[in-house]
Amino acid sequence: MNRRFSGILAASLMILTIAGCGGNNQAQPPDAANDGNQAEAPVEAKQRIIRAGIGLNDQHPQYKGLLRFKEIVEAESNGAIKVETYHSGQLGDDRTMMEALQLGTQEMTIPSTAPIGNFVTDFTVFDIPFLMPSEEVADKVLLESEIAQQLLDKLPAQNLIGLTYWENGFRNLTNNVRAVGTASDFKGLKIRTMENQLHLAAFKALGANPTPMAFSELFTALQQGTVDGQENPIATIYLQKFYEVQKHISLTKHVYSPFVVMLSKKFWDDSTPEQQELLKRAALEAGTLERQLNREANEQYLTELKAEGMTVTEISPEARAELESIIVPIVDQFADNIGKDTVEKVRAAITEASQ
Ligand code: TK8
Repeated sequence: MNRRFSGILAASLMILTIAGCGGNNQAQPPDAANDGNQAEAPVEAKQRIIRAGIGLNDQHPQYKGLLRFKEIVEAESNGAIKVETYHSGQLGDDRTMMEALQLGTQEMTIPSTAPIGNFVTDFTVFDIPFLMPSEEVADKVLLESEIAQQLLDKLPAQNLIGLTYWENGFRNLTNNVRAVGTASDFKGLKIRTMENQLHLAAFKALGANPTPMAFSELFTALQQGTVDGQENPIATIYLQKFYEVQKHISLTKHVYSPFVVMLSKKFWDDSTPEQQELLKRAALEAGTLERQLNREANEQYLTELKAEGMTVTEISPEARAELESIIVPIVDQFADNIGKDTVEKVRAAITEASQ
């Protein structure tokens, strides 16, 4: 090999070697170890923005939980990640915000599991009426069971990342026609439901006239009489001021609704392993606060709802048993659609958590 060519080759190899030490292409958080001895400081990583949208308003524990998530992520990423929070459906409703995450035009939302059923049918399992016996059992199943994590693991195939579950809560019926205390009282009521086939079928079986509708349209529909009633947890009924457009609440507790804290897969994949660990931990920590706030004021909210003039009807054990007997056959019809294996695993996890 002539001397000239070997000299060029050696110089080229040296240049390539120096360039290879420049570090990986992955965005390094600003606090990445920079001991000052390097030839040049790493290029400051561009601040990453999480646009986080929810449907409930800024009084709801869901928003308070989101603020806690923001606080942890911004503090512990040393400003590498900024969380912009949007409430009251400013960025859309559960379904449209999930679609925005799939497209990568939004980074975070926290929908109820019911609309997630339109993307991964297995999530409809949580909308089986009278499935979850208590908040304590719900916590164990959602935060500790294998099947709850397996359901979250189905989301990346939809370009969605499920970090953890938060609490929407036990759902209760409100309406403007009559106090509802028994199954026959549901007859003919025009009830708004979440966009979920199981909810629709269950209310139809009770003789009601259900209409699926995005949460963002609900208050106006109640105000205009497009629907007679709706069903949501007490915190939502009070904090969204449904008492201004509803006369009666029945403590049916017919479904326990979880929320799923969701990120876009695009944002997740572009995050460093340290940022992914931080995002997951922040969602878990903020969830503890969200559940606590969602539960501690329920009695107070119920007192306020009565003070605002709503009638409050308890459901007797006999009436609940009658409701269950009417709805259970519907659930069996849906078991295949949800996934028999998923239904069996969730029921087994509930049994184990109840012991
Ligand atoms: C808010 C909804 C709401 C849900 C509903 O985005 O749609 O009634 O209970 O909490 O997720």
